[in-house]
Amino acid sequence: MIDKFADEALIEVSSGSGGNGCVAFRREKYVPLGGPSGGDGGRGGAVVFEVRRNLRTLAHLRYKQSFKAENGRDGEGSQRYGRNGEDAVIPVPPGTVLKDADTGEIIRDFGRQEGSFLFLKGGNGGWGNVHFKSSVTQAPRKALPGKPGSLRRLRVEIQVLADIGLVGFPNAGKSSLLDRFTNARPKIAPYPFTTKIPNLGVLTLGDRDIILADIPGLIEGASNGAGLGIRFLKHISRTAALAFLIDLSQDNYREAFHILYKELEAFSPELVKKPRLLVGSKTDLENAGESSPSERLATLQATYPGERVLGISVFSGEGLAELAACLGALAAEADREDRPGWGT
Ligand SMILES: Nc1nc2c(ncn2[C@@H]2O[C@H](COP(=O)(O)OP(=O)(O)OP(=O)(O)O)[C@@H](O)[C@H]2O)c(=O)[nH]1
Ligand SMILES: [Mg+2]
Repeated sequence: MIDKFADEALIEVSSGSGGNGCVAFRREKYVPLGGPSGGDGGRGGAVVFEVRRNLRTLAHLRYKQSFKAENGRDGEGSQRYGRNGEDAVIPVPPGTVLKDADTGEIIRDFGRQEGSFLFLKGGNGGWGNVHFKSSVTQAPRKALPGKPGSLRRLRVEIQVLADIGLVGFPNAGKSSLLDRFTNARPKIAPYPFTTKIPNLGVLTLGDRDIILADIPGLIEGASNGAGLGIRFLKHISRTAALAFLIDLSQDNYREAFHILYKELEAFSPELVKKPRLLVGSKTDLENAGESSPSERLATLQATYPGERVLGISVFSGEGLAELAACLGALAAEADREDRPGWGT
């Protein structure tokens, strides 16, 4: 299962209370009764989650389990406002999901977003007595207390997010590619539906880890339950991009992408909006009497002129370096698109 929890932690977070408003009066020489001068209390600090791409685990939350923002300071005389409380900032990795510790209800799913997210606001500061002067009350003795902050107990979890999903007919060579590119050792066999549950593997390119997800093969009619169906497509619903593997040694290599596209679309229109790449596989296989693998690759590209098409062979190694670079570029492209900065 791809959506297995790699890590989890229980934490308690609380925002700061607002500072109290102040009751004070001006005291000046020769002014017997100065007006009100009590300032407002400061705002309580907020609880903020900061999603950082360089973090991969929640290990840091195992040591510190309670996060409390600072309270706002009380207002003072001479119309001085109390200082606002400092926020409590909690760093978490991408893919973090926040759940209510008691009910398990999902409160926030950061997905691939990066940046700072306000989670709990601090209490507002109370008004000082400067706000309560009126024509009838020249010397108000009234000021308001700050509002309390709030507290939540959270279960923090990481759900691994694959960067690239490998999609294709059974036997197209998806697991072979995962095996060749990553540390994963999926089962590979010359018959369809070898892969029954999704496999994840890590491809390291420079300083970026790219997580590939290999899923069971899809066939025409899968959206109506044929083969293993399409339920497992949910495991690639959060990937950044897709690579469609198309076996060039098969006669259906021209229709394959169209059929796969339809099945994905039936599962979720979001899937076919992801950045993608068409990979013609098994270019080492000559097909007796038929066109050569390179001619087939050219036909594939001509059939889908708007698509990026690449040929590979896991056996001969052809096109693999180019494919790795391309997957890296796809992942980087997706990184840039999912960067909204501040949210709520
Ligand atoms: N000649 C050749 N055979 C390959 C290549 N890549 C994979 N194969 C073979 O194709 C067969 C299927 O490979 P898999 O990697 O299991 O295919 P899959 O797409 O994962 O299949 P499912 O899990 O059933 O969906 C195996 O016999 C592989 O050895 C290749 O580049 N060249
Ligand atoms: Mg497989």
